Amino acid sequence: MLELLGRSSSINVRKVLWTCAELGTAFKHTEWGSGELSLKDPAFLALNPNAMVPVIRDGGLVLWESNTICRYLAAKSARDDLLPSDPARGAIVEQWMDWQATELNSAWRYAFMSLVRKSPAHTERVALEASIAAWNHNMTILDQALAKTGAYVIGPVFTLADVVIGLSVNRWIMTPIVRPELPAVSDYFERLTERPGFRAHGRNGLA
Ligand SMILES: N[C@@H](CCC(=O)N[C@@H](CS)C(=O)NCC(=O)O)C(=O)O
Repeated sequence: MLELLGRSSSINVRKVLWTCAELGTAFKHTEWGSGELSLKDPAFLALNPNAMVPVIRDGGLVLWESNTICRYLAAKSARDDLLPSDPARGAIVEQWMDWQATELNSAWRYAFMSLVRKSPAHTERVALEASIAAWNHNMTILDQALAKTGAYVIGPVFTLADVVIGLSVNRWIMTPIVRPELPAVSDYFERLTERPGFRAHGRNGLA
């Protein structure tokens, strides 16, 4: 059976939990990264030398990098709706997933570490303000895309891009910052809430 390693409080683990909910995939879950299950444990480092979650084990396959794991699981289940095999549609889904992992993640990191994790290494006001400005700017880009589709990130069909970006929207809304009014993002957040997977692993009180 598929095995998922990683604490459910992690946004990247929740991408995999939500994807499995969309797929109806059964799995065994171990909360590595919380309690005694240290990511520095040699047994865990042998699976992911980055000492990060999530990791999956599927037969002999070991995979890390949350977005890659989601793509693998959707492809394995032949879920063309979540990850289109058509090259152009598939590339647009991956474009937004890559954008989430690079541009959006980099923008929010300082603000999130400062305001939510209360990290003593993230207390500089100028860096905090720059992070909030970059984060809000990226969300404005998303708002424009959503205003065009009126539904999900790439169009009328829910895809893996919505799993990773939906969780990101949840983080944006849950973090105590001043946010611009973004009506398409607000509508999207409510639209996603119709999905049991998002209610369980996205809009569940965790940033
Ligand atoms: N690029 C990686 C990032 C994974 C990542 O940052 N995971 C965090 C939790 S969200 C982690 O494991 N941090 C180390 C820790 O919790 O000790 C992915 O998308 O899987």
